[in-house]
Amino acid sequence: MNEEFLKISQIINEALKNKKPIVALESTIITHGLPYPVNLEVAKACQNIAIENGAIPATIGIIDGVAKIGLDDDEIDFLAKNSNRCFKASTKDLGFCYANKLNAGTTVAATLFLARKSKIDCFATGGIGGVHRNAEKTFDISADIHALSSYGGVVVCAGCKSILDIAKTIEILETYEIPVYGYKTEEFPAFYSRKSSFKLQLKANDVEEIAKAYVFNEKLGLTSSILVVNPINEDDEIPYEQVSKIIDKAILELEEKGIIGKEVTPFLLERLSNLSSGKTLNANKSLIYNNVAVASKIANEINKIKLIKLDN
Ligand code: PSU
Ligand code: MN
Repeated sequence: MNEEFLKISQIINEALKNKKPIVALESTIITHGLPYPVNLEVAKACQNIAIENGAIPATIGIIDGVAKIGLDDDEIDFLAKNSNRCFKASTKDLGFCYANKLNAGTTVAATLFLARKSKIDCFATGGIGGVHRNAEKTFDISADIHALSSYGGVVVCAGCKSILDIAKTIEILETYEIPVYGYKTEEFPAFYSRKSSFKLQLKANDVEEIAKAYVFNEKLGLTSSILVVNPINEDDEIPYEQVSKIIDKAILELEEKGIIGKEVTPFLLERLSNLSSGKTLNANKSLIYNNVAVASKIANEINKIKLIKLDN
């Protein structure tokens, strides 16, 4: 790919050449998901956790209009400190960012697209976008769903926040042919909480199982990603009843203010953090770290399988 359109850092280029396990990381969480300086702390910690778990981190974002796979420390620092001047880029916005030389965080949808374009198998995030509450009226369904059905790879998340309509999100994941694997759980996790009371159809007890299923699906030519839902650690979870009250309040405010479109998710994330006096931040950090660790292990397993297949 021409450097003018997609930049791949030297570290990632070498990792790809030497067939090392790589984990992609998104950057909307840096620009629109977490406040400074927590965003910077989390972005850096995620990279270290990937390395500790034997994978090479590739944080993906847009600098001066061009998407970069493997942002360096200065670039991450820049996005974290200037988040209020950064764009939130979904896949549909990539050309716009290029034409206007924007700096941007990439959503799950855009990050997944860019990671797959660069032949990266695994991607870790906090929570995916999905079907918003009242979607029957607003039609607000995240492009993340479409991306997950289109670009392949393995995406590890902690489910979705109940700012979304979890039941409808699960239904649409099924409609879009996206396999959802509970990692050591039979229940769809609700981000801050381990449980949502919604049962999953697929469960994986170890990372090998996920890697096997992924390589198989890919060989078969299925286009959808495998979505791994990994519950937050017990010690860090916030019970569903506690968060659901502040979520209801934040959603009421959203409706009163008439906020729609791409502003919805950032608004709700910020309100939740304020309404809980930052209590949700700890949980948020913990679950992302957990997801990066699992994604790194899956990346290693996928590599093992692919290398064995190449040897034979
Ligand atoms: N959910 C979270 N934290 C986030 C996001 C979602 O718990 O930071 C971000 C992700 O980058 C996701 C995006 O891809 O919000 C979804 O935005 P939208 O609903 O506008 O598609
Ligand atoms: Mn939306």
